[in-house]
Amino acid sequence: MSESLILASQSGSVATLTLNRPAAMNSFTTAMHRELLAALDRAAGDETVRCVVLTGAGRAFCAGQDLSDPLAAPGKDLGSLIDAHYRPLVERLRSMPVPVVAAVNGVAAGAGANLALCCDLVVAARSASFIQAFSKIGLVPDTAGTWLLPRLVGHARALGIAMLGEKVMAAEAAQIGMVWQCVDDEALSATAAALAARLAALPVRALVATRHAMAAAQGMDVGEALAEEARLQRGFGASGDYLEGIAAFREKRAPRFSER
Ligand code: T3D
Repeated sequence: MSESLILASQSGSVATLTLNRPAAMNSFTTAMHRELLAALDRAAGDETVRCVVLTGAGRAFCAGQDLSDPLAAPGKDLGSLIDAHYRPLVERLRSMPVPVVAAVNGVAAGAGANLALCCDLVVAARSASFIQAFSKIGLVPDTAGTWLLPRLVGHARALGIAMLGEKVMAAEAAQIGMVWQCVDDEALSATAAALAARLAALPVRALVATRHAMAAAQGMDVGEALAEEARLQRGFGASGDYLEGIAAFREKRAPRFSER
């Protein structure tokens, strides 16, 4: 039997999904797309999961599209490939009902780089790097790179990084705000696990609404953003998590958030 292309495990309320094609730097085939989407769907539907960690097996996080896949051959309809696989993947990640942490263990190139950046918090090993490899093969950034990169690092840097396709090392990525944190290689999995456990203990429904509100506010003026904040806060003010948060504050104890 062939080995799973996505390894799934759970520790407490944290599910870890590992891209598992190390010989091809965890690059995406149609089969790996299908398995990853199914694994994300399962985590999304599992009430015991309160945070997901995404990482890679071996020395890479993900090298983007498998360039030896006949579907990606020159002359093929790459737009269809994007519509069929990369778009649903980005939409799935950005609509997860729980926070998603990328633990970037090695090179993240092309769609692999933007896959990481689609996650809510990105922790990268010091030896890891991010490469917008598209320009090197005559393509434009995909997997939401055109939307994400300028928002993360500003227009000038985003254009430079995308046009030149140069390697951005993890420490620089953290310094310019592309990712949350850069840690020593040997500390990556423990740091990502601790961060995920911390997120899982927070009111995840409010965290997910924060993800959506911040993204939506990019297309709003300040008045619209204020109105959206009021709308959201009206809903959360009546939530069980808020009740618990206030009770815990008054009783000087740690809150036990449970909504999802
Ligand atoms: O379908 C479409 O094209 C539309 C969708 C596009 C989305 C995209 O992601 S486009 C961008 C695709 N990705 C790339 O262009 C990255 C290609 N890879 C590289 O630039 C380098 O491999 C890396 C910078 C990622 C790593 O370099 P290095 O020197 O550490 O490793 P290596 O020797 O180049 O690669 C190791 C093996 O992985 C090697 O296989 P081998 O020779 O040992 O059998 C290499 O061919 C394989 N590999 C790496 N990336 C890919 C790959 N195999 C297939 N597809 C890859 N993307």
